[in-house]
Amino acid sequence: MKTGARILIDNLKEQGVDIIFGYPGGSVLPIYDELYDADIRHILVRHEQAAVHAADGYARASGRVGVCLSTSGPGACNLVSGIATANMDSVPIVALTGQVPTGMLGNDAFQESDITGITMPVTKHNFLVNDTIRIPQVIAEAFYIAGTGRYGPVLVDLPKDVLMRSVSPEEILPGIPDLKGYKPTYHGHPRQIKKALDLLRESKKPVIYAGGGIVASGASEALCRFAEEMEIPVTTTMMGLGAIPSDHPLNLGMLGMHGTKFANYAVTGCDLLFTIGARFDDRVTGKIDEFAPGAKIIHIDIDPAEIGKNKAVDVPIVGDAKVVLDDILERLNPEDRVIRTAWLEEIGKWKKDHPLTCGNGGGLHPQQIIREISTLLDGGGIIVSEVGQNQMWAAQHYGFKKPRQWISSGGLGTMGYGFPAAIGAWFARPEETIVLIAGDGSFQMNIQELGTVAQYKVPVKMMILNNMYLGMVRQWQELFYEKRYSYTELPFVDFVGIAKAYGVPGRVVESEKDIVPALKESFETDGPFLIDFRIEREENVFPMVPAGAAIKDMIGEHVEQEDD
Ligand SMILES: Cc1ncc(C[n+]2csc(CCOP(=O)(O)OP(=O)(O)O)c2C)c(N)n1
Repeated sequence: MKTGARILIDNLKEQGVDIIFGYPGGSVLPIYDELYDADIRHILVRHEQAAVHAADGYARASGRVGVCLSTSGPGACNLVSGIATANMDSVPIVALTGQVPTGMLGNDAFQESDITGITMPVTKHNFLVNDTIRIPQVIAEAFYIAGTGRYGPVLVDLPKDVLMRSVSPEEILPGIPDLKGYKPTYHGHPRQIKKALDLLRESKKPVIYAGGGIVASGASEALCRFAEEMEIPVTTTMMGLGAIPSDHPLNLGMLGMHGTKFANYAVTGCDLLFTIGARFDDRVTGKIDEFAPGAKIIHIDIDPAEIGKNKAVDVPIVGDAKVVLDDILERLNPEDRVIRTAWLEEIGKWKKDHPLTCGNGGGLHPQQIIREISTLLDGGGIIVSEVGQNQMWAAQHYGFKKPRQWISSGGLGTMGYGFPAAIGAWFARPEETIVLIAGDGSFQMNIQELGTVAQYKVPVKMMILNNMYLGMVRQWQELFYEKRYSYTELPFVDFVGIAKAYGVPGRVVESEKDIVPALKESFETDGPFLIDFRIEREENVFPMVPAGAAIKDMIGEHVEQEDD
């Protein structure tokens, strides 16, 4: 006879789970009791939101399914933002929640919340397990759904009696998914692929618009080969950073609201937009009618619901980005390679005329800090960001070389995501240098995880770009609300003092000359390290597409600002 909790642990092991990020409570005590001597590592975070973000960071860094665990009621509710974050960015996680006993469901029992109801719109799928014998099947299905097709979060709610009941091995349903209606499509339709190749052949001004789907499907090598063979410039979304090396001659950098001017000009002027694993998010497209207005559009996506959702498409291809790109590469003929010198020269001129720039004048400039980190790590390591200006500066100025090097909350833009995600990323890839780029506002949203990094000696290097503002919101107030800084100023915080209280070393940097020595000290220190960079308080992220404007109508470059 085996208890439900024991069956659960055995099944998690069968799924290859070696680490769970979690926080205990009454309804999950049976699971915690099993974890006491199971060979699955459990990391005790300081807040359930951190558990789910850590599982998400683990998944993004490793490409595997991340797992988190919470108790019922308040614990489960604390997972919601993190589940929604993973859902928006298509990250495979399995969230395990405790639940009140089945006989008390719906009675407003102590610490009951209808977590499957609450998370229905933000999970790929969720389960309430009503019988112990179903645990193996549900776990198999949860991992299968999370880690196939378009990845996403799956929640498994486990009532306490289901965990405690003992059943004999013969009764238990096998751990095999039984999902008749769920069949992701991996191969693109050959006729559509042929149509795409025909359009490519005719195009004089093509651009590839690559999204997170490239990273998720492991298509970045295929993408680079395809771009090189066809000599097509590539722009990526924020989620696609690292899909093509930053210094690749065909890379235009990020497009959209805080993208490069040259990427946005190229997309506006192209005659063919080859979209792969991206979803025409409004932060990318700006005014949708003026996004790639004269272009035919090819769209490859694993999720058929994405195709044509925001923008009409000429050639839809449902399939996995890597499988489809490999297929296209195989079909390429020498005559498909069209020389487009004039187009590349036009783009080259935009690149030369509108480079990304650092802030000028005295004081500490965040762009320079990011560039120094990039130089010191030679474009290596894993860069995890919080949300706000810090995120955009990191996205713009770090020299990414590979996929899975950039971890950031894209679709939901969840402040407080970065720090716990950085912890999860380190457990996935402990050999890497993990750098957190944070704003002082975001860092305070999960600052208690200093306790976790101290306890487990997680060597996350925390770089706080401290402007004593909710900087990105302040920027909008400056530009669009006549500098009426309504509730966006943050008081002084002694971050190094707080870190010290948790047993984490750190230092304050106030002048340019101290940037590199402090960074070196942090990289040379074993374990976690925090740097409080006191940056120019009103530094802005430029260029910028004002909300609702066309992406060609970008404002601000430091160079231009001086002339204003
Ligand atoms: C949970 C959450 N609440 C509110 C917001 C809205 N928001 C977006 S950016 C931002 C300011 C971020 O400030 P900070 O972390 O200090 O970073 P900075 O922009 O200064 O780099 C806010 C409040 C959000 N994205 N997430």
